[in-house]
Amino acid sequence: MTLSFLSLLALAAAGASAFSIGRTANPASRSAALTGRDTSGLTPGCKNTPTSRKCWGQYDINTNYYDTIFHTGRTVEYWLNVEEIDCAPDGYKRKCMVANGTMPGPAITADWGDDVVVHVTNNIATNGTAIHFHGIRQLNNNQYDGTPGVTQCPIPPGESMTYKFHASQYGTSMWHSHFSVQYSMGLHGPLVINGPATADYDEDLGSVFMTDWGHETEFDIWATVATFNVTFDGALTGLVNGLNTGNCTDAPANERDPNCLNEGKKFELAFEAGKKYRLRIINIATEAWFQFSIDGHRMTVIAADLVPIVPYETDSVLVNMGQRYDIIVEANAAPDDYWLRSGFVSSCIPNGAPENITGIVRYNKDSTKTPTSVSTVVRQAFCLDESAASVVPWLPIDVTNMNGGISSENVTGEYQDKKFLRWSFNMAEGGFMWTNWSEPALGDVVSGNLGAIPKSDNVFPVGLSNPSTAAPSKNTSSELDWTILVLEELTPIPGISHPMHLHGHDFVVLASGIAKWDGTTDAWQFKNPLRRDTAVLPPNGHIVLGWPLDNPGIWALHCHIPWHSSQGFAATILESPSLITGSGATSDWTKDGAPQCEKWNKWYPTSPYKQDDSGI
Ligand SMILES: [Cu+2]
Repeated sequence: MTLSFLSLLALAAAGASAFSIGRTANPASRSAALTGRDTSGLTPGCKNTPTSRKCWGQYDINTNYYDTIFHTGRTVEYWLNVEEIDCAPDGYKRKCMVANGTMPGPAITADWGDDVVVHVTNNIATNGTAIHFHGIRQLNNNQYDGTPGVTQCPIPPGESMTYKFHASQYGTSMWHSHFSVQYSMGLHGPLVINGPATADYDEDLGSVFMTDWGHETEFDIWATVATFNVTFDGALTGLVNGLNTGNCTDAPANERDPNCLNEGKKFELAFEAGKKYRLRIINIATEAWFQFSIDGHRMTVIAADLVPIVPYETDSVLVNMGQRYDIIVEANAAPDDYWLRSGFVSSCIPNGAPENITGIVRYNKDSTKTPTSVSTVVRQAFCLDESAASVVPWLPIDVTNMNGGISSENVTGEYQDKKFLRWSFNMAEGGFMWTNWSEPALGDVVSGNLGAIPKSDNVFPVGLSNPSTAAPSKNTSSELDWTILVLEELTPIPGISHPMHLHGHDFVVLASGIAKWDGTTDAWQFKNPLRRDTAVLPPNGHIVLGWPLDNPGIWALHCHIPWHSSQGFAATILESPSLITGSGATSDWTKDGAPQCEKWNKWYPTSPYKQDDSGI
């Protein structure tokens, strides 16, 4: 059955709707690739070298990694010791929350097809924690998604939890704390899965984290942001890979702030003329939009989040919070020292030192010269993503024939008690998330009591639901393969875009724009649309996200600005609840409870800090 366009309008106006965009001949074709790209030169079993990066043993860049899940038989194991320490990344001493003593923390590295085991020990005396593996699909593995109050209780002080997942994708991501604003305090690090690439390079120089940074802790700033009694005016400065210089030593020694230790230092990269380097650019900021560039160099973009793309060349790349871009930079400029610029976008939010969030690229690694290079990049005036026309997935997925149910949701910002800002969507179910750390929603799925999931989890059901449960799907058909969510940003707060991030899936972006959705699908891109795990909802505009209902579980969908997610801008996507336990997604749970809950519920009454945000 194909509903007419008018029916679609009527249904969408009702808020949540189900309709069939067109019936597929074969329901299993939901992630079928279009005709594959050029495979010439790819020999099965060929070796991945600087001149054959598309190769990867018996698999390669054309393998459909959503359908082809393979196992190398290898397990890589990591230990993260989470702690609160003194740090001074820009020369000014303050408190940080980190793993293994560094910020960013240690890189978790695996090969495509490996199993990954991460042992996390919480040595923060006053906080719980939980570690999320950003962008990881966690197919039939919801139990290790690391979202407190959703898939687990937080790990209390002194306790440990072992996370396990399969590296079914490859590329660049990060692990980070999902507990309140801990990741902004430094609790994050690279997650690199080696695999093929869409263009050749000589050397992988690893990840480049970019963030904003201040001299107060983010938990202290949150105390102000939470009540919103002042306008948040942005951070003091920012960091590149946990480093920057500051000017706190300017004051005479006798007037100097005792926390001012030194001037800090810049992150540096060494280039050898003629080589091609891969860099993994990551935005882990609290509230900063970046337009990354290196003076004197262009770059080839080869992946957006964990999705390899058809390479394109540019002089800068827009990176929103939670997003990653893999780029190749050729050392083809005159040998010299050059600024590497995070490219803080001041039109989105102010910053105390927007042009100083930089690193240095040196052709002579022993040089100590301050670069004199200038940027020719034209800075964007809005807080948007790279153009969807540029970011074309290498593995093409055609969703023209998907069966999909459309839900249209308005995002609004409301003040409670004239004091607390709450970002809301999904109003029928509660509007904003305020999860209960002690009762993760997944526990209610395991116990078969969906009705017990608190309304404050902002539950958004999709996919198949058990007829006996109290959580009917937004979709009324039992044969739907995809869900489609139209988000419209209608808040009175101008100019702020929201990087929306979904756990458990890559989504497709069928449309987005700075205007309201016109209520039609005319402008939607169904043929190989943009696909990734974090994409911007433009200010006072709309975005249309779609994802296949192939991963039963409870998946957070949230804005990746920590202030906003703490202010409730999140939903609990309840995907096909009747299939969750049978899929193995909770196989390591004991039948009497979610991980850590017994220990958490014993410790939490003694905690010096009580939950004062959404919890995630
Ligand atoms: Cu937001």
